[in-house]
Amino acid sequence: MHLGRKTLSKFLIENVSGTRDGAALAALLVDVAAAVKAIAALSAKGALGGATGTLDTVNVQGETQKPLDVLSNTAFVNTFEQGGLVAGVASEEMDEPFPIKAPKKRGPFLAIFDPLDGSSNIDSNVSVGSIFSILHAPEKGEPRTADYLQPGLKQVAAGYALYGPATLMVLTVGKGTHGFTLDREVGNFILTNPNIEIPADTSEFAINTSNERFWEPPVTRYVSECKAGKTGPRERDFNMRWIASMVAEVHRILMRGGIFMYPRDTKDITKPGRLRLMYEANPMGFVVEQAGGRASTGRERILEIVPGEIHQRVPVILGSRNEVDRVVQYHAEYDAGTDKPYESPLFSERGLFRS
Ligand code: AFP
Repeated sequence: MHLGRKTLSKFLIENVSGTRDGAALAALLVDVAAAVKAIAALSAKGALGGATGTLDTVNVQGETQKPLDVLSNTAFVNTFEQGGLVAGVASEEMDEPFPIKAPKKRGPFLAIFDPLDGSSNIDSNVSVGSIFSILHAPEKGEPRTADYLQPGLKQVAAGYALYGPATLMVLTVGKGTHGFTLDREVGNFILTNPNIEIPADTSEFAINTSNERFWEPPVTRYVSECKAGKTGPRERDFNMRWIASMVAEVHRILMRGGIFMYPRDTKDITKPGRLRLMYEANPMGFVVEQAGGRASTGRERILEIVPGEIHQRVPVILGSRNEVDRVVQYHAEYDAGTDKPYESPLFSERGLFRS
């Protein structure tokens, strides 16, 4: 047991009491941790807990739902509905926001979440996660959809849970980014990674390169330079990762640096990116920025975007600030018509493979 080490509850009392609705926010994040523990227990059962497989239902994203998607959503909704600390919730798995109805007690916050991120990894037992974002609710009355559409800078708290070999929670309340590890024996989250800082530089990039033919030129330029390694303008070799669980990618970046990209692509021109602003890009952007990183669409800071709708998608480029700044610079050069696409010397007319 880790007696004497700082628990999540003690951390929250020390860091949010005295702020606006501080005691309620601390209690709300303890409720989030309770939902996370329930999901961690379900996830750990795998096929034995009915958490794997596929349902015959489709969510608002048009994605086939997994049992753990629905069970995780239910865990969060029930926790928030009973907790009396939020006035309404919005979820990736629900078409519309869900207001807390009288006689249930309402609170001063709105909770927006992706209950299970990385669902495509459930059946292969690869780490998945939950992502949450907390906003202030309107002063009185039932929240309307417009009340949720606040830019990421307005977030009061945000974070994620990672259901891996260990169950982790990483969160920010605007005073740095901090990591907690679940002590399963006693059910406490213990502060194990205070004041996480993302290295400003990295040699590791994460992107789904099967979409390469759909990318915009600045992204192609950046990735080509990384792949060219020592032989190219970066003059050092890079490594690539792609887990297909944003939570796992972001956690790796918080632990050792890196850049994660799900950029705008032309694969589906109705979607300006795959990831959702309100419950993926904004909470992860807050966590990353509070750890000294950057989070951009390539053309604007994610946290400054004024949302148009709950399930809005945006391009996401986040992580080590010097690499994100470079990708943003490439977008600016491209838009200004001054970009210099990277041409691998292997294929130019004077390259090694001369015709
Ligand atoms: P799912 O939750 O539907 O699996 O989506 C996960 C995700 O939103 C994000 O966590 C991953 O980084 C990204 O999608 C993976 O997308 P690809 O499957 O296109 O690589």
